Amino acid sequence: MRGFGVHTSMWTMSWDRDGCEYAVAKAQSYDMDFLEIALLNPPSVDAEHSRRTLEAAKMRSVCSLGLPEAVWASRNPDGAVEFLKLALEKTAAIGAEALSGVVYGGIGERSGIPPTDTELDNVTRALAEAAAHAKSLGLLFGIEPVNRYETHLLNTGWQARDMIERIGADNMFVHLDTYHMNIEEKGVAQAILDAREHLRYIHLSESDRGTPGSGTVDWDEIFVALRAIDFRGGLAMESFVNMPPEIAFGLSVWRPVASGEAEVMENGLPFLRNKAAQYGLI
Ligand code: LER
Ligand code: MN
Repeated sequence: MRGFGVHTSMWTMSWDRDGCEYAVAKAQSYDMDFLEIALLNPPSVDAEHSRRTLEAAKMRSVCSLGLPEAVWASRNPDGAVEFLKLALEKTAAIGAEALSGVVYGGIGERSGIPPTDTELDNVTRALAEAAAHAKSLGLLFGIEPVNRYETHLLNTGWQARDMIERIGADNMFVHLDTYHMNIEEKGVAQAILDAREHLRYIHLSESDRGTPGSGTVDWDEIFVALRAIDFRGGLAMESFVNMPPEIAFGLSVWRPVASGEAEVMENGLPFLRNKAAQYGLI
């Protein structure tokens, strides 16, 4: 999972044949190392078509998702395992290297109180079973802590690290996101240091989810910390300019966060690539 990639939300959130072909061609035109595929509806994905399209473009991939409400792991761990197993099988069939994201629950899941022991036990059990299945398929399996209004379960790097250490699966990793870190952590470098042994993937996302470099995220602090831990994982730009209403609802995005794809790709992408190169990460 090395290199510099982009989340497919830049171009489409529907991973059907057309969406796949469009996003892969776009990612190739920007010389991305990998594409992060939003695997929101795993049963609908034509994995063979995705694999062929990605291979023809020599494009590596990672899949990510959030769980639908019916199978939130905190209250339906068996349902979550069943959903995640299918998602992992699709991930392997696509030829992607990992499944990650909010694999432990819903984007927007909040009970109104701190997580209970029962909820955390259910999440732990579901993730342990899914991690074992991922391992049998040769996949890495990541967890992305997200901010307090998107989940009440895992908000910080140290909570994700603790969950992984509680499970003890060597194919699990922490997936941080600069947008969430900017809200939840004491400092963005601190989050990277907290998660360092397990950190293999990071979303590079601006403070308003818009064009990287135009907001308040302290990019130098982030890149200096990544350099300090000798980070060898995937750097993925994530900017939500292209969202269906249900995703916009989960993320609480109520206005355009950038003028469009061109602004993010022509300004944000070179900004992040230059920073990553400046700090010797690509
Ligand atoms: C959601 O807030 C987010 O950051 C996505 O990467 C979810 O996987
Ligand atoms: Mn993210």
